[in-house]
Amino acid sequence: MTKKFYITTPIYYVNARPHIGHAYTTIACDTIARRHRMLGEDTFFLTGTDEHGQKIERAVEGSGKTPQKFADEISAEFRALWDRMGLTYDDFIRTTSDRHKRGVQELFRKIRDNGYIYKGTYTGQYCVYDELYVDAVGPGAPCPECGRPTETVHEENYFFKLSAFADKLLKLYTEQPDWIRPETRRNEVTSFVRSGLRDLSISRSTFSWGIPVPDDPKHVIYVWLDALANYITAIGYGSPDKSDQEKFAKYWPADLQMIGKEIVRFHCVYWPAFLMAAGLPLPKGIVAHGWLLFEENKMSKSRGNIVRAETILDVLGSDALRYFLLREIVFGQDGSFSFDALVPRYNADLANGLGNLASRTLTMITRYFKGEVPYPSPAAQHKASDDTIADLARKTIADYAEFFDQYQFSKALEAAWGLVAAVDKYIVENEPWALGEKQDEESRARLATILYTSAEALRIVTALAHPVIPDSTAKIWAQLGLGEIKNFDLTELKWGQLHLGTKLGNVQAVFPRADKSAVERMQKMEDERRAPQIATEPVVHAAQTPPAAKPSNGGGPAATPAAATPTTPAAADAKPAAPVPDGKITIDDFAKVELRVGQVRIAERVKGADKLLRLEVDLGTEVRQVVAGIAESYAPETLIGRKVVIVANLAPRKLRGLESNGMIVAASPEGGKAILCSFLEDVPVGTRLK
Ligand code: ME8
Repeated sequence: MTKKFYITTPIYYVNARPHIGHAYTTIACDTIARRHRMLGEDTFFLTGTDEHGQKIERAVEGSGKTPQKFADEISAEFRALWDRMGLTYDDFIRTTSDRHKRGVQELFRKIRDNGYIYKGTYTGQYCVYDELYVDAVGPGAPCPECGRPTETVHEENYFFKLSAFADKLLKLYTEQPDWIRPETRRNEVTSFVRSGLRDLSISRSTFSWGIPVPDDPKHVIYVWLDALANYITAIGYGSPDKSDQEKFAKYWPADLQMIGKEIVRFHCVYWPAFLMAAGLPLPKGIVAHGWLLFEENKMSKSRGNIVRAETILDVLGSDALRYFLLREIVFGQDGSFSFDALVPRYNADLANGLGNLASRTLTMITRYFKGEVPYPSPAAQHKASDDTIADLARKTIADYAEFFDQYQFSKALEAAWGLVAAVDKYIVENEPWALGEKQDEESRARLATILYTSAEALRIVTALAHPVIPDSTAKIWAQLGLGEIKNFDLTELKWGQLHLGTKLGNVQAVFPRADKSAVERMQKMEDERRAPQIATEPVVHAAQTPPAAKPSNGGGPAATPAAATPTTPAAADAKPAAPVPDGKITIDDFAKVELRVGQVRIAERVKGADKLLRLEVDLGTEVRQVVAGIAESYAPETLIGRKVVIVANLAPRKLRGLESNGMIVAASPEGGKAILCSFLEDVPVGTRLK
């Protein structure tokens, strides 16, 4: 019977458009799925989008769209990008789909029927960014995971008896040490569970954007229970349909669940506990990779330091991005992305490396042997250098498989490109072009052996690299006269299978060299692409209607004072107040200044301006772009999630070409650094100060 292989990515939140951090996981899974298909396995590759919860509900606020419409649009963007990149997912699950909702409710029922759910009251802190209940104490206490201020939640909830699973989980980690990889993550999870598990609230009742609890629709199911269930609902769990049930029986449990390291707790503690409670088998393994960093920080929308895959696709193509991410970053560890590193790696390994090997080998076969793979001379006449290449190719096939199966993509590719370099050197040392000028039999035989050896090594690297760089290897394969690479059975890959006399296809360069301007072009495209990113959280100009105070949504308080803008005070175009004798203003004058509580969503430095930060500040009904002179007081990442006071009706003005719509209020001590105005109590976003 054919072996099955079921692989999943996390499902991505629809609060933000995809960036190369999301592409990284999806590319890694696509690569693994492709290799398993080439090995003849019945492979199922799942990805999708996570569309419920408070985080999404908040992201939608002020957009003028319904949550469903918002989710439809961003989900479609993820899908369109994966399609553009040719990712071979077999299904794309959305958590707002009926099949998913039905499956989640079934899972909830099952866990409840098995006695693991009870009703209680939760009072404590909640991090909306991570959708995580945290043990932090006090309003606004920072989330231990992301550092953002938490919010106080007090509500009646359904609880899951997580505490009942501590021993079973510890047993799982001990008995199957490879269940969580890499080891550092396993250690982290083990100590988390050892430190004691408390029961987990698995419903929310103060907002409605979620899946209703069966028989109690005042509650929606906790978004992580909802989201994790995608891995089973997508393959038919909870469906009355017989073919769905068969599909579920065939593919579950998953063979590999790939995630980023920040969601290990959800996947390695909550997920197996939910499955155990429902009496379902556990996935065979969870692999957590590291973060893609950009300019030293985790690439994330809230930091505003993202890079879009589209930029790289436009300039260098999908294979360049795939190769770079898997070759450059040690899988499991954090790794930096930069255009400065991407372009030289592309030129060295793809344009000058594999691309050059393909074009010189195939061009010489075309020129000297009329485009037909030549007969090498008998083994007895081989030189040691010919056998060295053959031996290295055999070793490369074995090493590549070993590294790849341990998800050490960079080492696997290093091994394959070791063969490319060896063949390059072999060609240079044996000078086939010199032999090509001679007509004697010995020279022809030698030339045939050299070109056969080079082409055979090229075939082997091409087959091995296909899951990583599918488009270009498909072209090289066709140029080698071997037809469609997707029909190739990788289990058969051995040295010496290139058929003699094979007629080559049309020889063309596969990787055009990137010139010096490529880096600059990509950087410029990224700068230009920032604008539409803001558009999902509209920047409202001061000329538009000022915000109305919004009812409390339990927004968290500023944990610590933040920074201030030493800009001139408010209401530039307000008429000066009628002077009163001692220089005081009337209450009416003060009322003209609209001060409101805002929350910083995005903070980033302004290029070429040491003192300025560009902020996107949520005022409850809109998100404003504000440029503030506080860069010397506050690192941008410390401001994310902070509550600040904004002069909301200040006329817009331009700073370094950026429009600033409002001013942040701060204390500006004489000769000292600005200190942002903040609150000790929890104040809802949008509240007016008067
Ligand atoms: O966490 N580097 O969704 P999400 C590497 N919906 N990988 C990154 C990355 C980066 N800078 N940024 C994102 C969620 N990723 C939940 C998951 S699953 C049941 C629910 C990748 O949109 C990485 O795989 O925040 C990470 O785990 C995932 O995107 C988080 O995506």
